[in-house]
Amino acid sequence: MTATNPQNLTEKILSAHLVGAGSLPAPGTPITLRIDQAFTQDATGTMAMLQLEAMGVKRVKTFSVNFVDHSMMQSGFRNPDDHEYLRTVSKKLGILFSPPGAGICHFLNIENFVKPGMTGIGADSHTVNAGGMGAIYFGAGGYDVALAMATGEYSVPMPEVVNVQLLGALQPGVQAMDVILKMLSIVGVKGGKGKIFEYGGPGVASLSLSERATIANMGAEMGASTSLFPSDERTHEYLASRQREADYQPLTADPEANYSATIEIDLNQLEPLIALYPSPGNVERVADHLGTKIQQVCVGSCTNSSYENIASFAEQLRGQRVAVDTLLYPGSRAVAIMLADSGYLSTLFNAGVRVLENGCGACIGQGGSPPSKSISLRTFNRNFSKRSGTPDAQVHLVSPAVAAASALTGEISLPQQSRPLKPQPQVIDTQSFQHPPAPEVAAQVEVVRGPNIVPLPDFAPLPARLEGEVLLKLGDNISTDDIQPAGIYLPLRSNVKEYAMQATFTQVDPGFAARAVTHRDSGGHGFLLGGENYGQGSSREHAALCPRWLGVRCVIVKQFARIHVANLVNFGILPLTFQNPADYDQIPQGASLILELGELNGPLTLNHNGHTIPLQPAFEQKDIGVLKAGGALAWFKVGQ
Ligand code: MIC
Ligand code: SF4
Repeated sequence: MTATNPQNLTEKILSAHLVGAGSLPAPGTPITLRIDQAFTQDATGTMAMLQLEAMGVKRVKTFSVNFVDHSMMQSGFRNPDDHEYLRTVSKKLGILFSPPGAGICHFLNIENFVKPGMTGIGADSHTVNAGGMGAIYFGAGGYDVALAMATGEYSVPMPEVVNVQLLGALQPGVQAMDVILKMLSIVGVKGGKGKIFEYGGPGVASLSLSERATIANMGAEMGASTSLFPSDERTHEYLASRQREADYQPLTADPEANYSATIEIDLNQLEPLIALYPSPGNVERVADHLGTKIQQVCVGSCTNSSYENIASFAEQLRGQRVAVDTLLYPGSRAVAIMLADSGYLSTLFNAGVRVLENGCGACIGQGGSPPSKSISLRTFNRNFSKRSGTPDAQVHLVSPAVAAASALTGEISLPQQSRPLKPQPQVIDTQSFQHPPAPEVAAQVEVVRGPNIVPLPDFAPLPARLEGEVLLKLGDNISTDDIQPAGIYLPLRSNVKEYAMQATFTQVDPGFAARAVTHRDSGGHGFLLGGENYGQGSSREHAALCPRWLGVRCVIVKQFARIHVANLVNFGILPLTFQNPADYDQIPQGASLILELGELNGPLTLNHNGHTIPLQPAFEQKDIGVLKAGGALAWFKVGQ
């Protein structure tokens, strides 16, 4: 018998899904994986489906789901048009459809579809939530998800695997949210780039599936490729409780497995933490902010909307009344039913909580905006500037326990008591889903396209030379919410022109879209400049697609976030980085630039007023054809 090298869990799952022969390469080298599940949500799904249709795909190859959870305000025809398009196109292409009201995509995924050992890709950055189930799931742009649906494959740089050793157990009043906030305080918002955080150690067994999902979920906020927990007795317990025992398999790393680094967190020592506005990375002790007045509390989002999360919030409120406006969004219909059956729903109503629809809600600015100049405490995952819809409000991120204590007092407070939660049998709500019909029936389905469904524009190939102006110079940590805000603009996701004209960079520079269009129409190629971690946050490909429509052809920054750089390539925008980051200071907004592109297979030289500035490609060798063709769809259509 030959001894095999010990493997970490990431290596086990990835090598079982590697397309083609061979072993896993060094970190950073692209790998192609077989994908077991692909999904979208409505805010990214309509565009992904338009691309899937433009590819000429008749029926998807991979198990695929379209969820509706983001845009459900339905104030006007746009949201319902999108839902109807998604419902009918899903039917036609063989995709399972999860209608509005069923719940948040990541939540429903864990409850119903993800199994230990699976791989998946979703058109949403928090797809990584599935790591709580011992599965490797990546967030990606809509085009990459559409391609995975069509081909069953996805290419991603081989991540570096970092081990997170959890010791001890969480103490009363300390929750999973505090574990991931602790991680954020150690790693920062860009420190996870190119990494998988693989959790292990004796403390893991003390964490439930819901707690693991909360921790995996916010790996997105560290810019990580994904996060991964082992599949063990707790996983078994959860799957059995959901009548999915057959989906269980135990999965752990080998004892001598190698990791590139180890981080140790002693759960016994953790205390309640808070991520202060405007970044999930601004983590401090709750104890240092006691007494700060707040005006709103929001509970829910894909990070903290399980039965356990909401019951822990409700239990603290029992018999008391909230002191500030408090909004709550259950993660799924099953969770809402469990809250009703357990009696916690009446606890919440009696306490004065506003219980809203199962979905993303205030997390993506779909209602629930706080008052001007106020402070809102939220159990969500992002507190970027203006994301709440109120430009001068501040959002801080906390656990459900801290949210409850603070809702009762109207100021930032520590949890006072930790009463046991009422146990509640899991509710199985698979009847919410609409399964696709057989291919013969699907072929007859008519896809409904209301006026909000506007076909994708065609984009021209990349010219041999780019010549134009710096349309906007930006700083560090620019999020896709800064580039292409959601909130009130979310109903425009299926209409590129409208979304670009109304929303692109509007909260950074309201004149941007008009200036860009004038420059584009006079034949100029638009450039954007940025600092570190450009494009952090959401996976929305509109943050590339809309700037591209406005004539942006090249983005030059100090460093990109992973998903955004892939989206730029997919829409034919050249992503480049400064070889010497200090050169960023030499180029002002409005500067005229010339860039000779050549074959794109090496460093490039930028010409600014006769000065030359060396640049590095932020794309991979395999992307050159895509970029030259003007984007992934054009490249796909010419048969690659
Ligand atoms: C978000 O939390 O920002 C979103 C909305 O879920 C996005 C996807 C989108 O913009 O549609 C994400 O995280 O990828
Ligand atoms: Fe929805 Fe918020 Fe989660 Fe994004 S982060 S998927 S908007 S709940």
